[in-house]
Amino acid sequence: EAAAQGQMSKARLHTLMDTYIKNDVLSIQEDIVNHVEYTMARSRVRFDNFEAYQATSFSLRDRLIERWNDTQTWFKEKDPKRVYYLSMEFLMGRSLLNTLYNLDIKDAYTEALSELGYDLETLAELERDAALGNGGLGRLAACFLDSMATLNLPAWGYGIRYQYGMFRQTIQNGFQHEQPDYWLTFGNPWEIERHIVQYPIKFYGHVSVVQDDGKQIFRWNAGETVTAVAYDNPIPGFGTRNCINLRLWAAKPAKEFDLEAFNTGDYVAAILSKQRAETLSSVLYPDDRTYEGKELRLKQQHFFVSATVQDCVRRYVEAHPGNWDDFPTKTAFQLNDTHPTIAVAELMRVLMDDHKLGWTKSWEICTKVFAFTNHTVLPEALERWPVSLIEKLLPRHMQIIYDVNWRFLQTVRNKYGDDWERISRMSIIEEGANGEKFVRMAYLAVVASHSVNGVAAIHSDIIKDTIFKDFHDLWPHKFQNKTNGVTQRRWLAFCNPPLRQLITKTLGSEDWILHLDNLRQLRQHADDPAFQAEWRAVKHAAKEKAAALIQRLTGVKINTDALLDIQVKRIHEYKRQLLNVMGIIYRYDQIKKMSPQQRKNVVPRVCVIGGKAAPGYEMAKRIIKLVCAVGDKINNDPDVGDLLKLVFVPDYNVSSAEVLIPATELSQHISTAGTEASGTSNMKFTMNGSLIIGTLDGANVEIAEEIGDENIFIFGAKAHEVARLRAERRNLRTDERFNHVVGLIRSGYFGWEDYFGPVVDAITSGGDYYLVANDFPAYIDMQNKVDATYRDQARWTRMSIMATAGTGKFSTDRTIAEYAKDIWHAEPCPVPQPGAKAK
Ligand code: T68
Repeated sequence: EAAAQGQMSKARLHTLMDTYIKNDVLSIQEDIVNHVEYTMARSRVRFDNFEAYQATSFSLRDRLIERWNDTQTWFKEKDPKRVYYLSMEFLMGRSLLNTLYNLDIKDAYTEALSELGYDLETLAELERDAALGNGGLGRLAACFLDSMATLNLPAWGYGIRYQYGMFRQTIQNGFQHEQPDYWLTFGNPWEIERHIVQYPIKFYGHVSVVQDDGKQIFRWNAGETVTAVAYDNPIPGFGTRNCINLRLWAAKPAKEFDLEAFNTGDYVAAILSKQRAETLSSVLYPDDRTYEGKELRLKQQHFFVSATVQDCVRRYVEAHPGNWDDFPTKTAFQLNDTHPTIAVAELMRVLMDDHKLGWTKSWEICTKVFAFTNHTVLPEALERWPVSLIEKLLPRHMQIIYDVNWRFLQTVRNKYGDDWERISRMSIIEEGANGEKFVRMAYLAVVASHSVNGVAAIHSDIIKDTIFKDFHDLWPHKFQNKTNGVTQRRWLAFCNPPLRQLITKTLGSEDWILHLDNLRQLRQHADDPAFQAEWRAVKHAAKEKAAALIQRLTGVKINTDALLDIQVKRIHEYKRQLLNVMGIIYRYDQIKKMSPQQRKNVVPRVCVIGGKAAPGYEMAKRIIKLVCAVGDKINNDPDVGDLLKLVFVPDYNVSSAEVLIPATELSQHISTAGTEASGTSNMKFTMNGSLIIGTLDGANVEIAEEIGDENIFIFGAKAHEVARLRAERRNLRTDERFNHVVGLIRSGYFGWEDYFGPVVDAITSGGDYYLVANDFPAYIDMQNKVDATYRDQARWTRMSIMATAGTGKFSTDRTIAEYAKDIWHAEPCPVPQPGAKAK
């Protein structure tokens, strides 16, 4: 009888839910208004723009949830191999327009809102960026999610739900100030809080050995336990029903209250101490590419990794109870840099201590499921955690790491004999000079992973010859290249609708949004004057939009007929914003020396620089001040007028990138050769028809190959020359033009000469690690060539069209397809298009 009743209520449920939400204008309006009234409890006849934004987002969330549920149910049924992308950072930006475009319901929403008296584009601007990342590494993770969803891969992202994302940058008197980004103030309509998905995360304490069934079992008695709670963020694909998941963990106090403390101690103090748990997931560390041995950072890493490993193992065990042999054929973990590498020890611990597998079996599983991506060769970025810290925070993990290292070094000895120098070079444990020991996280990742990849061809070669040379000698088969990409949905089709339209009209179809290689067909139109005129009109419209943004952010009004030259990225010495500013100073000085007649021949230029400096990175902050001081001088000089402007755009982020990149005509990617692993904005700019001035570094090398050397401005030292040039640089006579610019800065021409002292010191008098002085003459010469080319608009436009046409390779669809085939061995799992919901 109970069974019959169960059947009946199930049937009843299905009749209640047997249709999907409709996407006609009226249904959309009803949904929005219902959310205004029932979700937000506001008046359905009077709500402001922000409330309209929220209600619109909630109505979209409903549509995402349908797809999310169908996708996850389908994955469960099909049981494909799962891919888990572990990353400390996901730099998602805004979701409203992206969701509307991916679901292909933007027009209906625009109309629905307009009839209600709201403008969609205005509402979209009210969304706060989800800035849970520093820069390229975090944005790459976001682009990967878009492509994984679009390619129907059974993949999930895992990370941390920081309450404070990347700081907001303001510029006061030319100096960077940091403001906290409390982005969740007004709620986040794009997430689903999963109170029931939670795991205990242990820290501190000690390990004891107990006998269990004649076997030795390690028991970790933690000193502190924190709860990880899941927040799911649906990630829709484009042109598919699939909707994957980004699961972000938030820290909450463990629910097992320590009764002893409550009964014997101070009740209020006990609760207050519990609240400290929440600080774990509270803030994103804003340092990119410098490693700092902060205890809280290691706690964050273990926190999100432990929750993730427990979640994935639980999911596997539910589907395959008692069967560990298939775990590696059903699971792949991709480590986004070394930040999640503690997962190696955590999975070993879970398999051995919780599931009672032996060492050999557990290690075999680990080495089949983990793969590792390196994003940098800068020595200051490589993570080395003090053994003393790991021992204190994660005592069981430290034991496991020692064991892994001991067995690994046996392998090295078996191959090379007692080559102690090599053994100490390769050891996962580094013995510092003062006796302090460190865990080299990159080595742990390499030893445990079946695949190690760099992010551009040149970078993947460099890691084999430098930081991982010994490992490449031992295991050449592990090393691969996977050149980065970007999603052409967000970074071309959605952020540049006029260009989308022009391309679609010209190619006669929108297929390129899923098959970016199709852009090559644009080549046949590169010299067509009518097409060129349309191409330039699209660029000019984008420049107008960017000019409005620049004016709003800086107060500077720019001339949209001038060449728009942009360098936006994190401020770092290796990226050489300093080379850019020095070139601008040189240009300014040239203009000053010209007669009015000569000035008539100058190609007018607007230079834009933007990016955040890590709060503790003094040199980077001085460089920002230099940009602002030079800008102040130039922009207020009546001799120069519209011939040259320099603006620093504050708070560069995903949303401002979406406006600036389409507008750019020349973009700068001028890192010292061999230092920028890949770069990804170089790909975004090129897709949008911007020409690159750059070095043969990172993905610039492959961009030049794809679009043709004649369509890119390459200058400067090559990667293989850098070591020799660094050794020689003391003896080199520097260029007159360089010395003159240095002299201007030192003389106080831009004010602040004492503050700028360390900046110029770093590139003169035998310093100049990043070869600014060395590359300066070649840079100036190439900038002159840029001017000459720009004077010939037909030639420039041809190059711009050829640039866009050659970017097919740089879609993350290509990158992700390669990861799936060569690393994850994962197959697509497309969700069938629905009719009515199944009964
Ligand atoms: C970037 N790395 C590379 N790191 O610099 C860039 N680091 O060349 C590459 O295109 C991109 O990764 C994607 O592969 C970063 O962005 C960080 O942000 C970072 C953050 C914390 C610690 C270390």
